[in-house]
Amino acid sequence: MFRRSLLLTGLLACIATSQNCPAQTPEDKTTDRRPNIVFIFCDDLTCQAISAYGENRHLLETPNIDRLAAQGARFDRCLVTNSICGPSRATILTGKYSHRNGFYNNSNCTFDGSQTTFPKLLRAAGYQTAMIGKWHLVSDPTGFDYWHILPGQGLYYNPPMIRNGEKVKLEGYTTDLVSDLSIDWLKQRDRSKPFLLMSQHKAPHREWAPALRHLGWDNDRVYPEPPTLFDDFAGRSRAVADHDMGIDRTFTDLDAKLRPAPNMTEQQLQQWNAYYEPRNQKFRTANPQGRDLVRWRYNRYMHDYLACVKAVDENVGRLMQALEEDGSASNTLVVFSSDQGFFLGEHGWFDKRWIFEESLRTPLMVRWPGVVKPGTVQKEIVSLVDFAQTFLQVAGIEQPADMQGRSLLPILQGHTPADWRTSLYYHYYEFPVPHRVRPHTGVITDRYKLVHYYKPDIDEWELLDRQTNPEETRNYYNDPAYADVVKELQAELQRLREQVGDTAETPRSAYGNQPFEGEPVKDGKKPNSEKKRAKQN
Ligand code: SGN
Ligand code: CA
Repeated sequence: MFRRSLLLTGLLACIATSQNCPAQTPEDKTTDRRPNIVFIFCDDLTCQAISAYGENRHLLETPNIDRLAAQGARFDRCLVTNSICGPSRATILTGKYSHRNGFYNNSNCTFDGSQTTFPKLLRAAGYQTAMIGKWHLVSDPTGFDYWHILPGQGLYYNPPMIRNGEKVKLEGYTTDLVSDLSIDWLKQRDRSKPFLLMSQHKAPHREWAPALRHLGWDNDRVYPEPPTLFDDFAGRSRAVADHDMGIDRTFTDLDAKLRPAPNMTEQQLQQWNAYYEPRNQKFRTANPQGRDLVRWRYNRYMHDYLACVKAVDENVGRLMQALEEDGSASNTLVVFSSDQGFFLGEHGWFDKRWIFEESLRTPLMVRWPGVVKPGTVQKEIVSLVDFAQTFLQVAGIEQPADMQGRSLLPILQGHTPADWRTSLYYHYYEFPVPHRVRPHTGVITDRYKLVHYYKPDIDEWELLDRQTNPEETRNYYNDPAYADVVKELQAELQRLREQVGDTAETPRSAYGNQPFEGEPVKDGKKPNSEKKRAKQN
């Protein structure tokens, strides 16, 4: 509704001035010509759902996100270092791995906002900085002139928000609202300074609640299945088989929309039910079981998840339009990405966390007129850990020596350094809840992944070969033909571990505060960060 009224105001303004609409863009009077940075960030958005990445299920058309790639660069292997939300965000802000920035997991970590972050450095160097949308780092944002965040995970409908420390409540669909607020901020910013705008969506995070306008968008399409929807994990590590993120076993009524998303108004709920209820009735009557049930859930999941992405895509278009109208698009670096990828039924899963391709790889599009050549496709291994240094170098600010990534600026300019990385270090911690993914470290190269599941009741290795087995269903670790590869990668893993300084024993708290099986429960009290998190939610 808010969105509509904004559009209407724009339209009326156009009619009032009669011609040349929308040519009356405010002139950019900034004398400081350092580039602006717009960082559009999603939560759990995976490459399979973006048409520019050309996945063979052709799940969705995303024309606005694709346009960013067409006008700039699409990175095909932007990888995360610890595939969950808070840790990825902390890594982006600090340019450091979890063991260095202290944010290991979503369960019991609080971001130490006194650390050096790229927004702080940009602000100190004269940038105006804003953070709008999902933050998810428990402590309040630091380094921003303006912040307007969703507490915790946020809600899809009518979200409570916190604006510079003050609680506010908005009405509408959160993906639209995040863009509304971002566009409003653009309009009232201090035009004498370059800016950093972080516009961060909650979507398409679980429980994948679509906008009302997108209910039924797919005309009850029956989706192609990934070849591994019924993966039996034969020959794989016990760690992989013993998961709790299966469409078969973990999917709740809320996920399946057998219950409505929370916090809707009466009117919203009516529209919601008008779509879901007849279909849910049919489902209840048919009462599918076993594989049929998994298939029903998979199709419902695709409808909902992809609808959420559709709203993101529309809002990317709106924000880009606003940037044009603002007059600053030509001097703005636009970076579009997500905190990690996501499984869309591969291995029978939803969620992320694993070092496997779908959750390891995250989308990255970069548009920067005059610098990034339109239509560039980049295959180098880059990572979220590179973002901070990239933004700093783009703004002409010195990069702190203890940051652990590498600026992407040369790559963006079309000159990949000869010594660019050919491998990346990975470390995932959070266990056992949620989703029962055992802690693992690993090394990733263009072709291989060597993975070590090391805790708490396991010491097992896997070697994956994307070239011979892109679905990553086979473990070659004990295959004699791969003995040399294993040896080489084990040495590389150790080298990287030392390079990033992850050699000390990981503190117990890094895995969360839920006891491992057989581990004594401590005093049973919630730690402070948990209390704060509960309050925020
Ligand atoms: C919630 C979700 C999980 C998800 C985590 C972390 N459960 O706990 O499925 O893995 O967030 O997501 S839900 O029932 O509350 O939706 S993350 O993106 O923040 O890392
Ligand atoms: Ca996430």
